[in-house]
Amino acid sequence: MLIRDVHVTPVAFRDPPLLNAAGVHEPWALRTIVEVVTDEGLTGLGETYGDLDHLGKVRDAARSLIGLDVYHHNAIYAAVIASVGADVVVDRHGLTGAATHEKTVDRVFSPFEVACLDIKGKAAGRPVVDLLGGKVRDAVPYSAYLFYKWAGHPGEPEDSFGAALDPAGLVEQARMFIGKYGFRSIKLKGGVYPPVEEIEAILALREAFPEHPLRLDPNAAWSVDTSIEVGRALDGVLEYLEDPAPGIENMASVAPLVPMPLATNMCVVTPEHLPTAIQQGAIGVLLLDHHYWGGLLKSSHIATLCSTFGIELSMHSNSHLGISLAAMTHLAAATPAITHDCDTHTPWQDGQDVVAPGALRFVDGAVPVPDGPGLGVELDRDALAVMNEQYEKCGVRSRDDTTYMQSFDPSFSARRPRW
Ligand code: GKR
Ligand code: MG
Repeated sequence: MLIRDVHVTPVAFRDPPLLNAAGVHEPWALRTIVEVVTDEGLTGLGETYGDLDHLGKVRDAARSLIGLDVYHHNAIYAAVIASVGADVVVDRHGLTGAATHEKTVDRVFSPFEVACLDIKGKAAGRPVVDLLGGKVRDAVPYSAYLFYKWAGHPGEPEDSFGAALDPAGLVEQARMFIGKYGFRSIKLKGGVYPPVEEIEAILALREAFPEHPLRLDPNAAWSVDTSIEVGRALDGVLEYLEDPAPGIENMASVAPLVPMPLATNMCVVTPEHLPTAIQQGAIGVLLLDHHYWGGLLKSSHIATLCSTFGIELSMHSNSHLGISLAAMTHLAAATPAITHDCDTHTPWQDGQDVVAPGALRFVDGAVPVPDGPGLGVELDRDALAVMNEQYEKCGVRSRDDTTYMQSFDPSFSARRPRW
């Protein structure tokens, strides 16, 4: 079955002012929607980052795939390598770790791989989870992903989530998400306030939710010494501590001196990082993300490899839409080694989506695996058109939390480590 056409559509959707170590989310988040069309009339969907340099690479690669067989992932990967050339896309927002050539290729390849799996599932009349080995769970549990946040973007009215700038605000936010979605674990995005305040916030969450596993992720905003202090202060409280310090070496210095496992989506982000991280014992948990680990099949292989070396698995998320949520859910449903609840930004999208409603929902904090053929989601063409128009008008072309924050606080610095 040959690829006859590929449509690449950038979209923008509203995003609340979520705070992190790099700054604050802009009013618009960007994604790119990929549609692969075959000579047999089947269409497959993929979703990836919307930043302009990445979008250009996805567009270039799309042109080079025409005529290839959707079953020939190796040929598609080779075409993406040729199309990317020697380039390395640098992560300008600074939250997803080191950039390498292999990671750039994997990021560009991923939406095409997902779209081809969607097509193969549709052709076989089977859900993607069956192409990945079949279900080990019927529904994929996600965590309540808490952020410190302003009440609204400056100059705009308060948004529906309200402010969360202290422990009480975060507990309130957790109640809102747990009440609405039923999440059974909680992640706090830290690296925003001095560590002592974030420790207080975690302790307040522990008191309010004694049974929910808790994680804290300051996106490498702390020094080795600070990371050790915080880790020890939260002994018995955290399920894992995510990216406290920057880089494999620093993480390896922290790991043996804190009581909980360290997790990462920043220092191990491509297969080249694994040998050093394993040798140095830098991490106990890897947050998989098919958007940069080269799609669903490669992510599943990475999961097996990690288990071999005693590394547990969870899943990372950036602001995303329903095609990604469907892909994440199929992957996690087919991957026994993912034993921690996955991250998702979905609640922050507040119902905005490019997929038709109905296929994806949360039940007790988990998304039941869509059982239709392929990814099991359909594109809502009207929503896609609206979001594409928003992209054209919004003026944002690459995520830049730091410059947006500096427009309100010129003294803000995203330096690492900050504390
Ligand atoms: O959305 O601000 C955010 C997050 O900080 C995201 O960009 C990170 O990549 O969620 C991510 C993480 O776990 O580091
Ligand atoms: Mg993280």
